[in-house]
Amino acid sequence: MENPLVLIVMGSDSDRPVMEETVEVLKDFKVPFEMRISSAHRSPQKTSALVSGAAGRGIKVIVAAAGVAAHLAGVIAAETILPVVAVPMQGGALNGLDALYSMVQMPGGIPVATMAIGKAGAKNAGLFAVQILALSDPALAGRLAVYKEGMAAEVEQKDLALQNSLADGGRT
Ligand code: RP5
Repeated sequence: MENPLVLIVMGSDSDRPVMEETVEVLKDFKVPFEMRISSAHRSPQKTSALVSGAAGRGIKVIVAAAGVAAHLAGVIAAETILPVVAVPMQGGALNGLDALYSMVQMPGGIPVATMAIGKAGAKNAGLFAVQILALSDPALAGRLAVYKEGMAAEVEQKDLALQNSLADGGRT
């Protein structure tokens, strides 16, 4: 098996259904990854060990997913110079706003690239990781360009269908 380039760390197994969006993107782009559960609060030593060894074994980007008082991404960013992409989980009393603020409001000096709350953020974390890797991988950059063209083509098809429907009396 190829060495993982992306390390996905989740605070809990309850984050996994959402983080499958990241996995799907990485699989589509054929990027080898590793997925682990480790918590900033419940298993701080494990988190520290996992992250401090990451660069040495070839990891290039770390994606961190956590909910509620979500310190995982910040704690990870404190331990490494690898880029850290954060995904705030939806849920809890504040429905993800707590995790979003915990991740996005990092003090100067410890950057964390925070995505949207929930599934859209998880998907974009995968794409963002691919974009970072594509800076030094022309084949991956080519796959990203094709992906973008595919999205544009989909919008064209939808617009064409809309125009046809309007010309036909506006029925859907
Ligand atoms: C966070 O607490 C986890 O990332 C998860 O989103 C949330 C709840 O965890 P569980 O109580 O479901 O394990 O640390």
